[in-house]
Amino acid sequence: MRLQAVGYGRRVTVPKCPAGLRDAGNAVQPFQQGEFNLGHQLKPIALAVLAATMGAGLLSGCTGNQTKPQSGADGSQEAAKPIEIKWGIHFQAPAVVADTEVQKWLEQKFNIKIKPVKVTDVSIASGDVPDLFMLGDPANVSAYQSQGVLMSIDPNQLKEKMPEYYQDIEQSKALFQTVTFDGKLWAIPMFIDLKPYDMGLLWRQDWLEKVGITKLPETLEEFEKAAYAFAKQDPDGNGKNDTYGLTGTATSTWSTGFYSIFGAYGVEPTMWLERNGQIVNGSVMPEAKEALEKLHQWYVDGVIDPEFITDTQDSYRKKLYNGRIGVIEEQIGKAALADGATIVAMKDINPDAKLALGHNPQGPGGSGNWDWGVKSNFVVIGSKVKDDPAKLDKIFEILRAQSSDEETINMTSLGVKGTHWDFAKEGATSGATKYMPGFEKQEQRDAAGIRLFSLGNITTRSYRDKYSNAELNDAVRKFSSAPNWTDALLFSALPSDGKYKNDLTALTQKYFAQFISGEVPLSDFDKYVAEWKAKGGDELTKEANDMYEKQFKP
Ligand SMILES: [Ca+2]
Repeated sequence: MRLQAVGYGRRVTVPKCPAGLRDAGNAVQPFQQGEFNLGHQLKPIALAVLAATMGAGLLSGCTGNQTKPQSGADGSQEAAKPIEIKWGIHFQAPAVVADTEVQKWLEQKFNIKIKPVKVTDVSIASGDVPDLFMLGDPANVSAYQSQGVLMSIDPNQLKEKMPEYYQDIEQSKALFQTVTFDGKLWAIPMFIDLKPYDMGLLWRQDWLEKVGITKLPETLEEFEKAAYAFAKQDPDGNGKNDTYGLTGTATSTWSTGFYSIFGAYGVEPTMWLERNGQIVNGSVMPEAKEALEKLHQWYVDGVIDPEFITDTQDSYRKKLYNGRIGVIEEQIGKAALADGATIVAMKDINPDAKLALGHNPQGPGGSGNWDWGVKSNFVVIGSKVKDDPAKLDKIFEILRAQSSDEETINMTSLGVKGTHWDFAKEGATSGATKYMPGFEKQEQRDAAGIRLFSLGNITTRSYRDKYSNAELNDAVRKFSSAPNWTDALLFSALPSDGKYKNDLTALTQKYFAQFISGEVPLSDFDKYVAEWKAKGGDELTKEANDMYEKQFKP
C-alpha cells in the first residue's frame, strides 16, 4: 500500500506566483481518459522521476511566501483560520505528491490547508478516513457505508449548495438510487452522457476493398460476410492462409467479450436487463445461446482467432496493427478521429493500412455494444465531517467551484493554460484541449498536482458543452448504442454481489469460451444455466428484482 501522509502547519502560507498562475486558463476536457472507472488498474509510476520533474522548475517564480489576510464573515479584517481538509487524491493517481502547485493554489483560493492522502481499503479500515474523496462504483460506496465511514448527504442541502450541478444531475435522477441505502443518500453521483469509451467497430477498410466489399458492414449478415472474407480470401495478399476475421476477450474483461455480436441478439452477458417488467441476467438468457451458436460456427469455420480465449483489448489491437485480424471493437474516442490513439498507432506500424469506424451490427435483437450508462464516479464525505458544520460548508464551497467555476476546474484538471495545456486549435477560446510538451504524460501532470484534486465529471453540462471536442461528440452520438443499452440497475451493487458476483462472472466466461470453441457442446447450455442459478445466480436475480421494484421501476 502506498500511503503517504504529509505534514502541514496551521498558518496559511501563500506562494508568490507569476500572474499567469492566478489567471489560469478556462478550458477543460470533459473526457479525461483517466476518469473512466472500468475496473482497470493503472501501473505504478516512478516517483523519483516525478519528484525530479517537479523540482525542475514548475514552481520557479513561486518561491516567496507571504501570509494572506482573510476577511471575517462579518467583513472585519480578522484573519479567518484556514480549515484543514484531509483530501483523498484521485483514485487512479498512484501516490500522493505533496505540496504541488495545484495544492497550493487550492489552499490559497479557498483558505484551506489540504492534507492529501491516498485512499485504500487498508487505510480506510485502519480508521484513516479522508474528509472528501472519490469512489468509482456504487459497490465501493456500499462497502464503505456499511463500515460506517461515510456521512449521509441531505439532498436538499445538495440542491441549495450546488444549484448549478443539481439542475443537471436531476436529469439522471436514477443515479441517486444507486447510492441510496437505508433510505439515505451516501454519495454525490457524477454523470457522463457522451462517452468516448463507448464502442463501435473498427474495420480494415483496405481489406474490405481487397475482398470486394465497398460499403462498411452494418448488419450482422454483412459483418459475417466480411469476417469470412478476411479469413478465407487472403486480404493481405501474401498467398498464405494466415488471417482471421476477428478475435475476442472471452476471459480478460468485465464480461465475455464479443459485445457487439451479443448485442445483435439483444443481450449482454453479465448485465441485468429488463424484460416485460422482470429483471433477468444476460448471462443466462436464451438470446445468449443464439449468439454463442453463431460464434461457435465462426470458430469452427476458422473465422475467429483461437486465441480469443486469452486475448485482451491490448492484444487484439496489436493483431489489427499486425494484419492478423480485420475488425475489432474499439472505443469511439480512440478510433473516430485522425488523432485517435488506435488510428495513430496503426499509422506508425503500417502507414498503408486504412481504418474506418462503423456501427455495431444490426441483428435479430437489434444492435448494441457494452455501455456503462450515465454512471460516472461518486464524491463521498467522511463521517466525521457531520460534526463540523464549518468544514462541511467549506467542502460544499469547493464542490460547487469544482462543478461550475471554470478557473477551479481548469486548475485541477488541466493546470495552467500556456504552461500545461492549451486549446488544440491555435487561438481558439473553446473546444478541444491538448497538453503541452513536458506534460503529455499523466505522471508528468501528477507531479504538478494536476488530476490529484480533480473530481472529473462533476462539471456542469454547459461547461462540458463549451469545452469539449465537437467533432468527437458528433462521432459518439453517431456510433454509440447509448443511452438505451445499459444495465437496468445502473450497475448498482446487490447485497450479495460480494458473495457471488466474481465467481459467477468467471463461470460464465469459462463456459462461453468452451461453447464457442466446442470443447463443451451448446446442448449443455441448460446445464450451465442450472449451475449458474445454483451458485448464487437465483439469489442475485431475486435481489435484482427487489431492487428494481423498489428503486428503478418507471
Ligand atoms: Ca494471407
